[in-house]
Amino acid sequence: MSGTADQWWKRAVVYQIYPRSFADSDGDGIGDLPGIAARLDHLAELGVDVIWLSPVYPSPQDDAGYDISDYQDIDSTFGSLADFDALLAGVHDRGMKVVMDLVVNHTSDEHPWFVEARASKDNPKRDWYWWRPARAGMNPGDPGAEPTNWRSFFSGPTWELDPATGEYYLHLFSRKQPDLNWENPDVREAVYSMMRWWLDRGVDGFRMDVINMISKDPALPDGHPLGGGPLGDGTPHFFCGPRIHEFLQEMHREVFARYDRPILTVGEMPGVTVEEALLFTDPERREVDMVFQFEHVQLDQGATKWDLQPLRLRDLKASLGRWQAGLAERGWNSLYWNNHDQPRAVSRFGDDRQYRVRSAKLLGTVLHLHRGTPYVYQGEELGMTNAPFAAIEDFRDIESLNHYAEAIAAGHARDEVLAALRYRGRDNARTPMQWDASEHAGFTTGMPWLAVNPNHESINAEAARSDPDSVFHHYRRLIELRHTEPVVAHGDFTMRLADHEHVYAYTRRLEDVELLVVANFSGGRVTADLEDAAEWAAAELLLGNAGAPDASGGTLRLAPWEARVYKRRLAAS
Ligand code: TEU
Repeated sequence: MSGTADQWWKRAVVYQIYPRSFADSDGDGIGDLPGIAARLDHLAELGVDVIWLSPVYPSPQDDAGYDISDYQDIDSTFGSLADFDALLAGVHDRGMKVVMDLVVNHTSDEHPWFVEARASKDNPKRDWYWWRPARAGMNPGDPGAEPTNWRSFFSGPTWELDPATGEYYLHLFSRKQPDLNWENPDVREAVYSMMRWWLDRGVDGFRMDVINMISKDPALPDGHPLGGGPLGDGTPHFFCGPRIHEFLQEMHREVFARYDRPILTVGEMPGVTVEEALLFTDPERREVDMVFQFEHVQLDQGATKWDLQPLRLRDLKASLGRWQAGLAERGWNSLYWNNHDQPRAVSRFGDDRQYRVRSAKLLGTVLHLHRGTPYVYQGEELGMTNAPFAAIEDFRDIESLNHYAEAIAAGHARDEVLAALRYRGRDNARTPMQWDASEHAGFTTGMPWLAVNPNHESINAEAARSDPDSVFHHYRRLIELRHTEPVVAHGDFTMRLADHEHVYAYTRRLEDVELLVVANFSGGRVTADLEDAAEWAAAELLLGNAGAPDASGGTLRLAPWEARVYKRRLAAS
């Protein structure tokens, strides 16, 4: 919708690169842009259409780059603007596109805008951020004197006292990530001008970080108390706030409407509902092309992400099925199992031991043939797993380290907290890319910033690309299907066997072509008892992951973690 109207991204597959962990070219143990440029053929062979780059801008790295101190340059750790231009040219030469990470809900506290803003109360940039005095009747610094009781996503209150001016500033994430005040039109114009600067440089779109949080309720009301503690849930006061659609439509007018070329926009939106996503992604409304919603990655948790709960397939099908139905006519879904904030897909939704390869293929099959734009997170195409973190010293992520400190201070047992970090911590997604079986998996010749997963000796790109039966080649075939079978991009979606405890089954239909995707999310043998099973068992098998299918007697008997894709032509009615 952005530049041109043909909605090209419906046929596209996006590959997310987390630059710190993809490929290091200078041996400093941290990935960089020349390292990515040297590995573009891996992505070209996989067949992806778009590369989403997590942040590479100058940053103190308090939150691994999502705390930006200069929006129009490259952090020297990752390279230079010349390295970026060379990478962009290499991507475009291979017919792919680059989407940048736009992090404008907040800046770094070392960004010149904030340095000015905190200089004095009457600094012209003061109102570029959210400043408030202590709560009425309280002294700055008193416990509970914060302007609201909101809890930060990285533990603790969302307000930091600035002793110099005696006022508090708002930070929904770390105290080194102060929130920008989008109520201020100068802030918005500065952001739009920066976005145009990158589009003029040739980038093809933006993934927008927590973009549904940029509009806050200016009354800044307290939130409902959380877990009996002093802090409360502020999300009702800044998730999809009062001016969010106005801001996104203004952004579209001031930025994307000025370009007549294919541009992709995806908004990361924690807490967004199907109904809200319909408003955000309806082409007529000219806001964004798609959103990242979080429902399916929060089904296996209780009150917090650290409160682990078993995942029921029925819940997963109900959630993804509702998003398919809700955006069937208008709007569009993004499709993902994991990213740099989520545990590895095969460890969370599959079986990362006996059936690692087969379940990784099953997850790709089930996700990629839904209606929406699939996102592959680096290493997912290899079936990379969560990492064996032993102790807190093995972790690097601010969210995990802050949670650990807070939970231990609150008296939780060390092993219990570590167990949750091992399963749910973001560092699982951030261990270096496994290119080969050498000491540091071919990621670096130096000491990696985060330990390489020891299973890289068997799980790596070199082994996968030379094994025609690998997860890599299965993903390559899935991506090919989206490029060659119009039903995959444009067909309707119908969930089947919604109540089955182990089978995920659905059909896609476009004109006279119909696909059936049927998958066994368990380590046992199951039967997909569809009423038209016999017809399907006799249909063309487009793709499988467990050798010759057992379709004896016109039934669909599935082996452990088996997934199949059938295709048939419907008789003209
Ligand atoms: O993530 C927003 C977000 O919702 C996650 O932080 C989420 O709360 C958590 O990680 C899931 O458990 C975005 C970026 O993707 C993330 O890397 C940043 O840390 C965050 O915004 C702040 O910029």
